[in-house]
Amino acid sequence: MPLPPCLLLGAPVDSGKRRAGCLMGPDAYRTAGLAAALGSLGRETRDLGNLAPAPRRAVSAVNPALHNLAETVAWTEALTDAARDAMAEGFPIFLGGDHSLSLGSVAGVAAHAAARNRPQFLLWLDAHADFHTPETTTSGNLHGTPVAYVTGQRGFDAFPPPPALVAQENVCILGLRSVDPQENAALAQSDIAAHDMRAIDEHGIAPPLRAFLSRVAAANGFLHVSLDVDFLDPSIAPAVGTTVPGGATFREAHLVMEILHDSGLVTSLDLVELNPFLDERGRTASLMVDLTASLMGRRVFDRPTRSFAA
Ligand code: 5AB
Ligand code: MN
Ligand code: MN
Ligand code: MN
Repeated sequence: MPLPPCLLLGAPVDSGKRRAGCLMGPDAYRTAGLAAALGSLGRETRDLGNLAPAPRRAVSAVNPALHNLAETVAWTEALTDAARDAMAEGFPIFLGGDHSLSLGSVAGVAAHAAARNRPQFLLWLDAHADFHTPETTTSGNLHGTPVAYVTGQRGFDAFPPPPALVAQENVCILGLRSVDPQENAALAQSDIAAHDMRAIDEHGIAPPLRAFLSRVAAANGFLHVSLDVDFLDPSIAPAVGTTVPGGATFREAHLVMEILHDSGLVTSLDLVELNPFLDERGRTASLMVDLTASLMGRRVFDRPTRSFAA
């Protein structure tokens, strides 16, 4: 059976936090050559252009700190439908956009899996747990909430109920190094597998990933990967508003993608939080493109050489 085509869905979501710029992400990935990189791997690739939010409706917020709630709800509605539809056609790649886009992308892919009676798994590559709810967030930035939404935590009354949930035990977070106290308490009560950078430093990044992938394979699950730019160390990926030192190195990040490719298990992907306004000569956008190419099968000995010298 031929591999499903890669479907590029631009999601210029910028409502999930206060600093603007993620809306330029989809065009930065296009400029960095994402479609050509996938095409050179022999993968049929279709750029479906940019999505738009659903019509805005009135929403009421329990927490006055919430930023751009109505817009984020509108994006969640549109992205849930788009993700569910795209799963029937191929391998969707959501070009963010900030991480609030994953409220919709993950809810949509989970609905596709549920309709086929197969479990949805979620790999969250991020410095942050994104396990706040609209009630616990102190920043009010909804890009810090998608893991809670898609696993069915309470407090999302303003949002459409997710059409299907991701079971907590099917979520794995890698790369943690900034977790708020409310998130920490909620994570400790949960069945989510959360691996911080300290554990990754000590044991390596491959063992927890391989353990998770064997569970996906044993359950015949769908696997969505959500890659936040801040998973990467800021020294190699400066184009993000929420930099945290001590992130994944170049090789750790590529190794994750290479292992994911070899597993053959990944069925959808988010590329989120790229803020091209903060980039240096496109190096972060280019790295995200190269990581996506690794995920799709580019091998070390096939890599194009790249230089960012002025
Ligand atoms: B990102 C923080 N926990 O709630 C909050 O970048 C950061 O999608 C959230 O991972 C970071 O504002 C959200 C302090
Ligand atoms: Mn993050
Ligand atoms: Mn995130
Ligand atoms: Mn961020």
